[in-house]
Amino acid sequence: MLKPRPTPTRELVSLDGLWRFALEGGPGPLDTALEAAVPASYNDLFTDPAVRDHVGWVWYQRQVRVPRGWAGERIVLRLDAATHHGRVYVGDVLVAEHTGGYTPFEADITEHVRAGQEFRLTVAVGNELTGVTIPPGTITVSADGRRRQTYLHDFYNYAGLARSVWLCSRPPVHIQDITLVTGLDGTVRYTVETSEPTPVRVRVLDAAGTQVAVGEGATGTVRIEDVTLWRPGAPYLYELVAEIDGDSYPQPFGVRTVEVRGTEFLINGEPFYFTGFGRHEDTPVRGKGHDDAYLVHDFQLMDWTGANSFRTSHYPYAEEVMDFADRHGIVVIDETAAVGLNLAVASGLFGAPPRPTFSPETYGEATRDAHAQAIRELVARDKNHPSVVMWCLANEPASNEEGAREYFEPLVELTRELDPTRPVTYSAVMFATHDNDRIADLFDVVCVNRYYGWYIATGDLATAEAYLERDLRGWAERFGKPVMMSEYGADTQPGLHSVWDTPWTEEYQQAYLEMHHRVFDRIEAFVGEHVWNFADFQTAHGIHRVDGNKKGVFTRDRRPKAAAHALRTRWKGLAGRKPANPR
Ligand code: BDP
Repeated sequence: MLKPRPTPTRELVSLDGLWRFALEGGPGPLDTALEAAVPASYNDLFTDPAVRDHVGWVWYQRQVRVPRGWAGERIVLRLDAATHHGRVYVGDVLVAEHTGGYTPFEADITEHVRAGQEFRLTVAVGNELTGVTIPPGTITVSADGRRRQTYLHDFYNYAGLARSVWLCSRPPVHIQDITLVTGLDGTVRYTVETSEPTPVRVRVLDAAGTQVAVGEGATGTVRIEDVTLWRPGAPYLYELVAEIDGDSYPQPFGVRTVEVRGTEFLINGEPFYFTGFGRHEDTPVRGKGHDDAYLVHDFQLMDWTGANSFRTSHYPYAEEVMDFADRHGIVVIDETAAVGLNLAVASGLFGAPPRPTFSPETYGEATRDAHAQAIRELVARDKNHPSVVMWCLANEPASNEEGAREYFEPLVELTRELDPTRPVTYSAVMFATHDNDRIADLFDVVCVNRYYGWYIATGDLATAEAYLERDLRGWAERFGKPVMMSEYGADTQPGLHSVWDTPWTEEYQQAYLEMHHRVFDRIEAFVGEHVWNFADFQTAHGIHRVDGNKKGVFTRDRRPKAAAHALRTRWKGLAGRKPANPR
């Protein structure tokens, strides 16, 4: 799906700003004194707990004027996301419905509006997570009749219009989609989809705007002479301008390849070693609302630590983030919102009787259909980003349980069909070991989340080190694939210090990470380290967290803990290369 961009044939109006907001409503004029900022999650904007804890639909509304010059154009509403369900009304008419909280959707509203005139735009946003949503959750009704939402992930279920909303014009016959696949010799295979059959031309422009290749036809291959590659840390972007009579669209892209060979992860044929973080879209007041200031600052801090990559844990991030990664040469593992397909985690925490994760009564075909749709929408949105080097289909699914293979095999196949060029992975949960995991052979890279020295062998780094090494070696030996650590981390209260290995202190977080690095450097098949987490983040209520998850290397307001300095020393030294001479 093409990102809205202003071009000579397309115009854009941002609908960001203050919208009327209410918990109760409909497409008719909202009776409310509340206003909500867009983009922002609504949860932390208001003091009333009824808003924060609301389960169900909320209502956003504003007036929109269609620019007077748009007569004869297609007029399209584009929501970059509505978390988790969106229903869009123009006046009283339902024009779009969408489920999946982190991918965009559109509505062609040409028949319902007139150039130069105003209309009432209402967006209902639902936050419910159930057995058939991605991510999953459960709704219960308490004794006093209140509906409550629980879920199988720790981050807070922020909801609302956390990304931008646009009104776009498009010519009646227009370019609908572009898919690009590049080769190291400068070849660019392209496919351009149009709203009706019409002759297509393409021109490739380099970063200075000079034309470096041309092609004809809706699909084809062009070649850039003396191509400049997109490299981690040294990005270079071209633009493929697709043209038809009456429309044109410039698609940025980078020329690079990705490949898994043996136990190596290759970018442009060269071994790449991931250093970086699992992150969250999470800031005070805005919740998951996209914010360009945090975007810039977070990338500055990642660069400062020597991070060359991150994983979009645990959902697709805003498109602005992906574009920024392209432009700044940061490598991305792009994850779906499938976090919490694991009922054993809940039984572990709450003592509930274990139920099988994959079954018709728990997560069955309907869940998998939603998961498949999430994959389709992720690949459709992000396929042309050079920064994206791997798809991560799920975080910590019950890959050790019966039914996991039946559940995942079709999803891996689907992903490979949609994108034959990128490796595919998932992040394995602690209970899924090299002995009992049922799906790792279907994937290209083994990514494991482990908390030795934190949830297990708490405060005992010597035991933790032995457990970790045995565990990682087991995966490397059984699967013969690249292995990376997609999560390891320790909650840390800034300002807490100790001369002993005391959990929650800044020294402990540092010692915990250093222990991991010693082990990583001994394992030949090891290709990367993503610390959990870049920054502290908000979590659901509960006694397991004190005002959020504190495994951040930075605090929620982005101040470094001691570990940030230690990581910086290591990662700046590695510079994207695996430590020499693994033992
Ligand atoms: C892992 C999850 C991650 C949590 C982390 C933790 O993948 O989302 O935040 O544990 O407990 O299981 O800190």
